[in-house]
Amino acid sequence: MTTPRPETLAKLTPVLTKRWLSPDAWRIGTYEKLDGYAALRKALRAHPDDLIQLVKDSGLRGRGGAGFPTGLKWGFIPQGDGKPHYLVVNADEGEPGTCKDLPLMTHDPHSLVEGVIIASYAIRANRAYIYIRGEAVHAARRLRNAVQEAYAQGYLGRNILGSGFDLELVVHSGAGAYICGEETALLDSLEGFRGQPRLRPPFPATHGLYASPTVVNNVGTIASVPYIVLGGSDWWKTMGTEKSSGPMIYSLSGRIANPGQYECSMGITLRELIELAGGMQPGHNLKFWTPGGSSTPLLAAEHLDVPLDFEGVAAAGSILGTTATQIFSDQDCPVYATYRWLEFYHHESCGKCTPCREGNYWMVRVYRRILAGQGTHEDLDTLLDTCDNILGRSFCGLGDGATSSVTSSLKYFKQDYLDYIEGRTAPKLSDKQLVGA
Ligand code: L3W
Ligand code: SF4
Repeated sequence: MTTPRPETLAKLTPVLTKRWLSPDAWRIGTYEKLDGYAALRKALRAHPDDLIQLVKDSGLRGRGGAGFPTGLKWGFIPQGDGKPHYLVVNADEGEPGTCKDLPLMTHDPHSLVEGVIIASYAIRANRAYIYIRGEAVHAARRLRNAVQEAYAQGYLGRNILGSGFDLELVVHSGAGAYICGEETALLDSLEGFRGQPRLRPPFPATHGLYASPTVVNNVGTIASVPYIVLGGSDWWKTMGTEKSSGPMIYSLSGRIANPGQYECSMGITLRELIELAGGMQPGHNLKFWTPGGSSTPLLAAEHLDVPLDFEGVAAAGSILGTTATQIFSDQDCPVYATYRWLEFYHHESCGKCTPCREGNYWMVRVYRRILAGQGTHEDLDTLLDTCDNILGRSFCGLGDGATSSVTSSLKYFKQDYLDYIEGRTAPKLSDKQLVGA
């Protein structure tokens, strides 16, 4: 294991993660002692429009994968329209490799609750929901406890802290479908329907929950808000880059010495992150990695110095996504990894549109053929052709995301495919595994 140099250690910027090491930060008493709910008191003295402007000025961008400007989204909510407004937190973290929201909700649930109250006040919502992934039982328990504590202290409910602002907050557990992390499928699920994406536009900002104006934001986005309120937009912008401001929680997994969450200024490189994580595991050399989960195109060892911000990763041909940095070595097979991700997308495809439903089904079969040593050179063209018919032709981002590792692994690691097809690599699957679901 290597020890990080002081200049690399200085790139750690614990903001959202700063309370995680306090064992009791999830209890309201400890949270309050650690500055908790001070931002709410400050926010309730401000005009809602000024809060939206503050978030715009901070440059905060969505932490759920797309990086959409948060203040701009809040500004889309029509005012004086006479309709109820809603805030919905997307806590359905299910992207393979992503693990930043669950620890936040487990260790510091009040920071999310406080962010929800401030954001709801800003967009004039009197009802908010946190839609949490069904399997995240422990995090949901912590959140529900935090919500109860907040009600008891007068931070939720009627006339919050004497401000005249009312807010009801409900924690809703999903039923374990990845597609419910897509914002419109999430809204359908919340309304009691089967979770399938809706056509956009109209966007939730005007036609969201119960056809009313709704802001849907990721956990990390909303949990950032109290810090921006307390520290100010200029302080927030001292971290990160000009267009990707603030800190970001990078979840590192795979062949590194110390996997886990590393909160750093946006723009840090993978080389630095690996150094912070104690280096690669002994005997392993970096071969490929995902900058933002399995929906983002793979990058290779040549991309070690790419700045991990929205623009830097896009310039390298991938997507920052949820900053789920999965690290694979020369002892891992990109063909097999892509196959396993495809099995996930095939399983999680909601079936609404043909390109994703059928395309993933057939691609899984082609991968099985290749991995069983029965692939042909034409299979590689078939894969690219299938991706071409899914990308941009699917109803939602799940279809597009499924193609990412296929096209990028073929771009950087075609030789690994050829080694199976031409018999240089021993088959990883048996004949019996060729068919199946
Ligand atoms: C009003 C407009 N609102 C855009 C809003 C829109 C949404 C946000 C971003 O996918 C990505 C996806 C995954 N008026 C608007 C507008 N909006 N134009 O802005 O929208 P969009 O379409 O750019 O992205 P998205 O549909 O939110 C998110 C990628 O993230 N991803 C994440 C996956 C993570 C999970 C999970 O763990 N739960 O699913 C990973 O890379 O592939 O590209 O709010 O309404 N004119
Ligand atoms: Fe459903 Fe896939 Fe189509 Fe999205 S792309 S609507 S998940 S079938």
